[in-house]
Amino acid sequence: MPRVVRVGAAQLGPIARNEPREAVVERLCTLLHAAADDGCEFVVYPEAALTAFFPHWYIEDPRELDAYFEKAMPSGPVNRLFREAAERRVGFYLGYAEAAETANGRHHFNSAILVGRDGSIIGKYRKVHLPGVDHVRPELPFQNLERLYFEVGDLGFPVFDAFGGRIGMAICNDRRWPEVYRLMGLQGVELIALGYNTPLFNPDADQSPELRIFHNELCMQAGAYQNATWVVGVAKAGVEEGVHMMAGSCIIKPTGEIVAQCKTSGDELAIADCDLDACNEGKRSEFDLASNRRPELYGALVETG
Ligand code: ING
Repeated sequence: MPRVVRVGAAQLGPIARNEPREAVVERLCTLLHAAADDGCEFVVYPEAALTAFFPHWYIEDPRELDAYFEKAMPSGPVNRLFREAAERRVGFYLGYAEAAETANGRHHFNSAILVGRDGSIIGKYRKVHLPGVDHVRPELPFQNLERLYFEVGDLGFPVFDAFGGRIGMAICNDRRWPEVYRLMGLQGVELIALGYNTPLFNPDADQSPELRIFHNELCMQAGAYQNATWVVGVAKAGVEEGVHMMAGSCIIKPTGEIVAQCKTSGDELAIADCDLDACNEGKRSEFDLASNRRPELYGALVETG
């Protein structure tokens, strides 16, 4: 029985900083309905899919900052997304800002959840690789204050049994680090869902938009190929509160080839049938990690520098 999952990469255009959750959920549901009508079983939304990417500016008022965080998942208007997805038997990945109450107080993470076709939350991931800085850089046209607003994720890089296979998650900057894919590859991951909010302009390097887009695809294609896994990378794109963010949401097969890609910078679906058994060829040959890696030597290589 082939293990084919029809996946929808549900790219979002900009979300305004004052856009009500209800209006955003309406957009998410519109994409969900279109995906369901086209037979999708799994929809991948971007990082920070419920709000504007608020780390792009400094927020002095703690109440204003707090309003960007979800205190529970789901809650309020987001319940509609869970309900309508479950009614259509569609699971999803959703990126959002998480306020987590723990025994030692409240913690803030850049998080994502994996939701099954019955509407239950299968697992959660909290972004580990936080780019940017924890202070304002007034000379820049926009900020990246993720290190001020979020803590480093504390859930590791789990891989979950879902949709008939092994499903992992990452968020944005995580996709640039080979370890992220490999840590999930070592757990047998067959599809990695990841959302991103990525400016076309890098304030810390002289990179053209074309080079930024090349890097975006390069890191995800390499991660897919080198771990024989599907990768679904989904953007929040367009000019959001003055920041021009790249689009290019895509579905990448275990050979590293892009099989579906969004063409616009707005709300758009790209759909592909992801045959999870297509991972087997790579996992049983050039990327048979158990047979072909030499971890017993890697430490020595690092020590000798
Ligand atoms: N965004 C960016 C990313 O890694 C970034 C951060 C900006 C990196 C500019 C390099 C240059 O795609 C997030 N949200 O991680």
